[in-house]
Amino acid sequence: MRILVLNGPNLNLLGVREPAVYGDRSFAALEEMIRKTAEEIGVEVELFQSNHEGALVDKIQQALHTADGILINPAAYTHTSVAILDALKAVALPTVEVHLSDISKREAFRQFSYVSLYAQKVIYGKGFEGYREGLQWLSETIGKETQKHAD
Ligand code: CA2
Repeated sequence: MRILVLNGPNLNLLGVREPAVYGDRSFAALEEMIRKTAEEIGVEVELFQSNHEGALVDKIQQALHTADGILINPAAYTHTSVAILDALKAVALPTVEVHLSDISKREAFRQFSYVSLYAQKVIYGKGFEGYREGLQWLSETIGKETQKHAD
């Protein structure tokens, strides 16, 4: 089972700025935690971060041939990107949307998510732990689907 983990714009700055909102751990530490969790759960992960909307759209399209599920923190594109929503709908893979912060308690413009119109599960406000929960959920959900088709 292979999961594509996507991180959107500015998440590469984790730990460098705004520790009160996003914590003081670095983006490298987040990626390390994701790889370690994937190994524990027994899934393969491909990690991709970009500050560019089109690059994220391209990666989502490629997932059609390379992944069984998607874990995505679209960052600011969460609240603006119909293109990312359309790409996710087009590839139609099981998808979890994750946010480090509790977007439901922040500015009004962060409380609407285009990606949530497709994602089967949305996790927010749990920091790095949200990525772990998302990977776990995807592995269980995809596992059940695979089993159903085998029966
Ligand atoms: O809480 C989240 O994970 C967000 O997706 C993070 C995005 C924000 O636009 C969303 O509303 C919620 C921002 C990511 C930027 O990350 C930074 C990290 C360190 C310093 C500055 C920005």
